Amino acid sequence: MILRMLVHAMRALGCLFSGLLPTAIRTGIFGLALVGWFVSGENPIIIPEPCGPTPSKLQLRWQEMEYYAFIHFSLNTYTDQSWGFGDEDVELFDPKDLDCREWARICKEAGMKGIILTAKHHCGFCLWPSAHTEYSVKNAPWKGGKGDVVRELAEACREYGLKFGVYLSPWDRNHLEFGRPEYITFFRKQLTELLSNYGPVFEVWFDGAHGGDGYYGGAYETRNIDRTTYYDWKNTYKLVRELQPDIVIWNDGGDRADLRWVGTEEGYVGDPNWSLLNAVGEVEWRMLHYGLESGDAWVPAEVNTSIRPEWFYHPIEDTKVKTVPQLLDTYYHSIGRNATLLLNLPIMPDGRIHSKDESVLLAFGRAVHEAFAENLVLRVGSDASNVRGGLEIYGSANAVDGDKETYWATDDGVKTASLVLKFDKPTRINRFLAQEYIRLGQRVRSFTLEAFVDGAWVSVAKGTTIGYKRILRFSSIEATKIRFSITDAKACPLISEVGVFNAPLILDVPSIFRSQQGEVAISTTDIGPILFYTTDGSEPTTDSFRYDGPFVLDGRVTIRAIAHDPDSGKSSAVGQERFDGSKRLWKLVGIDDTSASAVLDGNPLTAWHQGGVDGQNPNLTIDLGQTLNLSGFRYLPDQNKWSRGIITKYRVHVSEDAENWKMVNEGEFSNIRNNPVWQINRFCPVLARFIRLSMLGNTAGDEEAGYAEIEVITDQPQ
Ligand code: FUL
Ligand code: CA
Repeated sequence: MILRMLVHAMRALGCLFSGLLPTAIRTGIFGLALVGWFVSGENPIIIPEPCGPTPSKLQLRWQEMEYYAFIHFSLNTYTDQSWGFGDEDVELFDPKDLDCREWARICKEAGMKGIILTAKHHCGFCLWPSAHTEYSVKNAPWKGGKGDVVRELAEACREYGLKFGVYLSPWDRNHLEFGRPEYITFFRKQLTELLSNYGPVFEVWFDGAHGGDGYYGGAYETRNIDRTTYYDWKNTYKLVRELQPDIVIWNDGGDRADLRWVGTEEGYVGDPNWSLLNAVGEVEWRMLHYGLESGDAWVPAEVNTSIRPEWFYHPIEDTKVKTVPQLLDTYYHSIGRNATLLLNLPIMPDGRIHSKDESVLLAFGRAVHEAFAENLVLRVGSDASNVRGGLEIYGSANAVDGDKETYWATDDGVKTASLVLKFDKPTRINRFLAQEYIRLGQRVRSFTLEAFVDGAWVSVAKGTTIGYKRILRFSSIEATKIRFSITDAKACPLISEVGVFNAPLILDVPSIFRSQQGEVAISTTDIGPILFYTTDGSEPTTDSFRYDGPFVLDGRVTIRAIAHDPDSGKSSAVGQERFDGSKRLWKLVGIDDTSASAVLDGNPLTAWHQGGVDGQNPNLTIDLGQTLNLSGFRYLPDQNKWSRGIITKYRVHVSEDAENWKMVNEGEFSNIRNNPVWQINRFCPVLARFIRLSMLGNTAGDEEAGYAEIEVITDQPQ
């Protein structure tokens, strides 16, 4: 016991050092402290040395929050836009039923630990009565200009025991001086207001989005800045830390802040996920997504995504609120991969959260709670292949004691080790959780999980990095023991907790795809459910066809499918896809490149790209093989990690004979850069056999057009 307290005291000392002292001094003192070990009885207790960078106490506190809300609310809420231009009328801001306590109540009930509010989005409109601009709530009709959303939410968060954070867009499309040095002074004055007048702020979010054009005090022009120098982040960060010593800073730009973006807004971080980056130098996309194993700074990942496709409220998305299974998938790909989850809730024009978003959010919270309600290995018998110094203080029981401050450690130099955990009786399991003692750095590179079934070890799952928390999903299995093996690590592994659970299966609505040749593939998010389907439009049941792999079914057909859990007897909601007509007749006109078939292959993960010809932007002509009553098209941009040619502006022509063309629409996909999901464009129905999509602009500002899939919308199915 005394031994245990001693080691705790040493660990606490170590944390104090890592939190307070600069790295160079810290390493020196640590070296001394750790080489000079404590001697008790016959056994020396050598505290493991930190391995590479370690988290600050603020980063640790933030990581332990795990799950918190984003709230998007601004003039965009009233104009149905993604990004305001900066000249939208402040008169529009008049939420009739705004009650921030309701937002806080919902977030609290959902299991979240804080809320970050868009105090100012790119349009420049301020949700607090800033003294430095007229473009704020003080000139809006809401509460006769006396309202302050930032204050109301900060107070509501305090009341509900939630932490409060602010999003302040550096890009301001309203401000006259944007792009000039004067704006930086203004920006810092706004920051000072937000970080001085509203109590403790746990996180500040500096969005890196920057589109160029804007109102800019009436100038209506395009202003470009050098993002690496313009904001002088070094001094801005200094100000932030002076005003809020307990804050963590998020920034997706080149200037290293405390937290990093994961390179996508779709709700997942890479695998592996190292909480490290280099303190200086360029940050490539893959570093954002996977971290950098050799990084010299602790910069952990935050996954930001929305409960709907977009960030602000758009009535058209009332039918697109993510489902509980989709959110659970996001959970496993964010919190389950050593990141935090910042989940956005859009506010409606009346100032409320839509009831659908609320009920899904609460159900998601319950589902997470249910999945991890009982750790089946808590305090079970354990046996490790190696224990540091053979000491109980570092023994395997520390990994299953429910306390993440105690850990199982191996001797220095031992980088592979295994831990066997024994159940009292055969036990059904399908989730595995592991945590490293990250106060001393992130170490594990890879691990495996095996289960002892019918007298033999069977391989169940494997993983890469662990970090603060790692969760693996696998098909339900009944086992009497499990073996967790670390197969590679940067230094001796320190495992603070291991958990094994039997979560109810996620019964997500199945996705159904069909290739151009008519091959149908059905899939669902979890591992374990059985898929059943029908092809005659009838309700699928467990008596319907059982899906065992892709099958060919061409022509006009409706396929309906369910995912079923044989243990609970429960099934998912029905997934349905109506395939209007065969795409077999479709041809890309004037294109010899065989890889162009990726545009029509029904596989969202394959894409084809075309460049401009003679300085002209590219266009794609499809011969549908027959005349159809066309009323729109759907476009899925390149879904790959390094996607290119994401079309923002386009024009659509149709023709019956490929000679006489008629323009039927022209438009833009506003937030496609951050949210490259299926885009829909509708136009007045027209009879045509040919459709031509011309790219007028893309997100990169070059002449490339990329396509994962194209579909046409027909009014009358043929
Ligand atoms: C992006 C912005 O452009 C979106 O509008 C949203 O605020 C999101 C969180 O960050 O970069
Ligand atoms: Ca422990």
